[in-house]
Amino acid sequence: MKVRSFLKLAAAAAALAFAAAAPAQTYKSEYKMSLVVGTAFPWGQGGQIWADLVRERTKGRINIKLYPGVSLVQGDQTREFTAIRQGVIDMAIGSTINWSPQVKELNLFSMPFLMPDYAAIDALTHGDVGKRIFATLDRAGVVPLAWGENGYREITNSKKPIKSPGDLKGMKIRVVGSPLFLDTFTALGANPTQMSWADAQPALASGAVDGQENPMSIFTAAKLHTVGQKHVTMWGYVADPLVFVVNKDVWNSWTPADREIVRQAALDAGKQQVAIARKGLAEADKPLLKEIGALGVTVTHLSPAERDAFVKVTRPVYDKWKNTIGADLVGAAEKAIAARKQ
Ligand code: X2X
Repeated sequence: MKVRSFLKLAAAAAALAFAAAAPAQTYKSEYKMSLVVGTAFPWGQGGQIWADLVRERTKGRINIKLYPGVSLVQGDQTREFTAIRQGVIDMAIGSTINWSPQVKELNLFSMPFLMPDYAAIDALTHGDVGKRIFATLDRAGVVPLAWGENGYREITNSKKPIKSPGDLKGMKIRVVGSPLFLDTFTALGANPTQMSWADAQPALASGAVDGQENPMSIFTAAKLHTVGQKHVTMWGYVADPLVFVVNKDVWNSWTPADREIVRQAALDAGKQQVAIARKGLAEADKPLLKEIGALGVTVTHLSPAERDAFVKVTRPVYDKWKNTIGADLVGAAEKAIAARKQ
């Protein structure tokens, strides 16, 4: 008995001493923000806006440095999520595609032809589905704060205009991230190959692959027309939102007031970033497509019937992945999209 109470006392004293020795809040001199692309892209601009707002509003207490090119994980964007969770990365703005190998619910946004327009994306990210996905990310070990957007991913290639699934037959298409993309492009008759964004550009330049899919803002900022991508088809088959997150230990090391500043800054930056990502595409006359056409790129638009042919061929993939992602979550997304305001 005596020994036990002595031990208890000693433990309490040690805890006290530790609490006294540890400063109330230990802030790092620099917080590392991971991004796939830099400030030439809407995605990277969102990172810059977030970092600037945080620095300003915390009077420099929280100093964020951008690490584009997913350099903290040697360019392997599919390892980014794990690195955030483990603390190799302090914070990030990441694509749902790149984190979907670790968080299967994020595949939702990669379901072929789920989201027909921007209002459909907003219905998910601003609604109950978005909240559910944030709860999932929180359980997966990161602190999600705000949504951003990479954009609608259009198919491009060096060979010919794509108007039907038949045109994709045998084409080597670079895809990223989740096996869902392999399934989709296999169903379309293409020959998909998975590689990082860093490897994609030399592979396009050398002709090792014929095509790829990415938002038009990525196409222009990366100048994909200079690596042979002469044909774009506006099929809007999937769009990848971005998520602003912070590592849990980093989050907990900040005062409640600073956490609130970082959260509000992410929301403000996210809103601005989405507007930047949609610029030139959300307007009725889509001026960005004119700019792309002026680069000598053929921009193909599909009639509703032509688009339906792609929807039909990829439907079995959709049905298969509905169960993998969770029929309940996908069902909620379908309902939210059907009920969206346009
Ligand atoms: O690798 C891609 O295609 C990119 C840049 O869009 C993503 O990180 C998902």
